[in-house]
Amino acid sequence: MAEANKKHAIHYHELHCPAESMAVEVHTGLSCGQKYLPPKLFYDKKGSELFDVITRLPEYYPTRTEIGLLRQHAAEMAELLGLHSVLLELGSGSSIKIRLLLEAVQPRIYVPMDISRQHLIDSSQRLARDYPWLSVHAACVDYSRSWDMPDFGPGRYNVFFPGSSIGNFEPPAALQLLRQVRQLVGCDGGLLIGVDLKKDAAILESAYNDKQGVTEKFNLNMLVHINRRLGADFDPGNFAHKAIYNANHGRIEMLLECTKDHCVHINGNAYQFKLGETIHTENSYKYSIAEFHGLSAEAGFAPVRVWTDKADLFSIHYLSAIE
Ligand code: AVI
Repeated sequence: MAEANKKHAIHYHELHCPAESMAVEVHTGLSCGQKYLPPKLFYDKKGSELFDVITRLPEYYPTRTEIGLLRQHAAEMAELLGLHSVLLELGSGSSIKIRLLLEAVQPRIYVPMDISRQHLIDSSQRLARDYPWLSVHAACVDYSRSWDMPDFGPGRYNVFFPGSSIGNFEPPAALQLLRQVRQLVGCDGGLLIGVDLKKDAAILESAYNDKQGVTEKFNLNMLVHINRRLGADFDPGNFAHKAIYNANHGRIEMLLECTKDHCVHINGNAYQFKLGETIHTENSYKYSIAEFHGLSAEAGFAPVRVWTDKADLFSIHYLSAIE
């Protein structure tokens, strides 16, 4: 078998929520006055692939800016993380960014955590192939809920949470997640986290309304995902993608706008849609450095270092746990 196609041994932990909870979440969201669906439903296999394409779009500055910062400051970041820690990554996706730190950090165990099972397994196996010395424990988990982590033994624990995925949580939920991370890393652990900065609305809106229409496909794919998982009959052709910056809330809002009156059936329930009505599929909050320091302090983290690019588009924070 060619080396590139060989399966490489990884440990696998299924911490995934049961399928019924997806049905409940969809029903709850579609029964609300302002209909909404949770953004984690973007990430089936197709959605994860589309997100990878988004990260390479010319308009979508966060990924390349964050990668630039990781490349430029990897040595300093590694020094702060320390050698041989247990390194957990929330929302690891294709595990691309961690590659920029692995050699310098030499973690004892690397734990990629993601909701998209097959994507997680495929990318973990590629990583195990490319870093044969690395112990990879892939954990399929919906980290937007609380979860129980297997015990990885004594030592220092660090969490890497890149991509500004923290911005996809409502501020109270972001605080709850950071508190859970604080518990996970213990008193001497740390958090290296990428956070998108507040900026001109035009830059933000073009990042979420790309000319090639990939973000539009990504948004509409959520309906296809729900059709497949729950036997629903959404017609994506009855919806249009919309993304706008809400300056009052400091967030990009992604919506699916209904283009005609119709009805959707899921699990014996009928949901009425009116022309012009929207389903709110995602918020992407943007934080100033001071705002993020305030949030993380409430969760029990002290700021140690923050890196930003010259245009102040994106930030990476290293935070250490406080008592
Ligand atoms: C994963 N997350 C940080 C992305 C964001 O920018 O909020 C998701 C995304 N939605 C549309 N484009 C990218």
